[in-house]
Amino acid sequence: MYTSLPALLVVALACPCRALWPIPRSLETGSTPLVLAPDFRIVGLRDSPADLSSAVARSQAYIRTDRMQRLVVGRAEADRARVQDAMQLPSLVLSIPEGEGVGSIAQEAVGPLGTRSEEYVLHVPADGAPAMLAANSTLGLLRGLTTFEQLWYDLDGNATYTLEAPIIVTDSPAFPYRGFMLDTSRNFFPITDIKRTLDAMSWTKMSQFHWHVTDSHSFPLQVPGFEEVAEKGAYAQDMIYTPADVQDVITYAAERGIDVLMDIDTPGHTAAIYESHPEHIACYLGSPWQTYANEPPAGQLRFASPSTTTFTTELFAAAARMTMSSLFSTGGDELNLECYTNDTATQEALAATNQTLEEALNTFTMSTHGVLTKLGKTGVIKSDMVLDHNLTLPNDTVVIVWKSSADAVSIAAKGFQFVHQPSDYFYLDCGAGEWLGQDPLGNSWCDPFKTWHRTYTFDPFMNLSASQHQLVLGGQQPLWTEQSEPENLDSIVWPRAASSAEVFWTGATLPDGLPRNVSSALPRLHDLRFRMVQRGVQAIPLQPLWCALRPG
Ligand code: CP6
Repeated sequence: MYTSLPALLVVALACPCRALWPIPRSLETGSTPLVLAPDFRIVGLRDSPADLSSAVARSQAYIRTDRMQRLVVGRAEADRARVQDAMQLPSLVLSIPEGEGVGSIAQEAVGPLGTRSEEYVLHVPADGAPAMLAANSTLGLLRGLTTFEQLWYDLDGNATYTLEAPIIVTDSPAFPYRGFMLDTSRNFFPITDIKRTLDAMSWTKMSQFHWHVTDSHSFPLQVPGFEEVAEKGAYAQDMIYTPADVQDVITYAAERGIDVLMDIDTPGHTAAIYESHPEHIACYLGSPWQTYANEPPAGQLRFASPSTTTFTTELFAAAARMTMSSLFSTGGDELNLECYTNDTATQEALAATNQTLEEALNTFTMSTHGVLTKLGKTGVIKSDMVLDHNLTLPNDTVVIVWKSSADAVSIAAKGFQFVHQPSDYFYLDCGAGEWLGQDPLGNSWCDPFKTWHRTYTFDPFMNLSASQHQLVLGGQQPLWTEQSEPENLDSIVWPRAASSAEVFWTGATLPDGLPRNVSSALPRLHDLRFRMVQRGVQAIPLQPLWCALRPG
């Protein structure tokens, strides 16, 4: 007992493979120095899908250009001495079981959540033999390549090395859904910013980009057959995502192991549709806005009107056909019922169809989710529609739990599979219940920042029974962009969004069964942040450089 304690302490302080994020499920390291041979190369598959070859090329480039230094005073000299006569690693050899037919990364990444195979085994021997990366799928190989890139440090461009060979990684995610949500309605984000975000997501092995593409403020999505909605509802003609743009994003994401969950928010959060279809929108710019919406501008779909239901259902069908994912979100958050009390069109429609407002909402939702089912997609909806309304939803509907972490229990009790997005842990700006004040006009304000530590302590199985664990698909951190634009996108998202990426890769506990620990996570997250900056993502620092240079 006592004899092994000092050894454990050394391991903990030395922080093996300290640039790994997320931490693999199983990691064994040695203490032998190893350098990459000058002609080191990654040997891909013989019949490699094009996107795997591209992933290999990206890995080679990252390994060449990343300048990760072990930021400890005096360490460079000591390391130089140790790597001088080190063995050289000639290559990394990828393999996949023969015979099953090799799919592309993109095909596997956009498959239904339960079907994606992301596990891999990585072995970096200390004796100069080739390293091996094996997986059951090209998606698994991509995850392994991402880990391999993180093993290496740099000595002034003269050597790319590790001091911890041999390294054996056996890895797989605890949850399939590890996401980030971006709102492109409150402020517009050009494709290049979205792609840079997708790159950073792939570096932390995230699997899902939730594209909250429309909301009340603007409708920047050009939907075939519904071009007028974006033409009138976008902020400007050059602030529109064309079908080609959408394909571009979807393909770019899929090649990096990320599925795109597109989200057209309805029946609330739809004021922008008024610009092209005033007949479908109730209480547009209703005043005071606080009566009709949580933020201006008010405006919601007249879901009780059969013509509005038809319009919306056809819009969803057309938009869903633009995507490859098996998932599509109809929104469902923050519906304001007050809006319909004095809306003549709604009241007439209710009388004509002999329905209550709640019954009409059910008819509307069955129609929108019904068309998704018909197109082979699984509907995704916000927790409000399960907690505050009694709707007939398909059994396989995915619920996004957003208001409070405590809501997960109620969603699980109803038997729905769900994604954690609780505002008290995961919002990258304000969360519900964090309002600091309000002016006489009712405008609330809050501190649009929560540190990564809070997110990191989240327990995905909080208050759930063992039989409910299977309902947890994973989780995501959203960025609502009332206070964000391309200029602060990187800094508000990174590295904080990486925090939940590790939570949902590792699961309820760390691989060794220990609780998650912000102290041991910090050096790794700090290193991840340095790598992000080197790769062109303006992630913010987590601590003064001093802390990395002079560890305790
Ligand atoms: N927009 C939409 C938002 C929010 C939601 N939906 C939101 C609500 C409360 C807070 C932050 C964001 N801005 N469409 C809720 C899911 Cl605190």
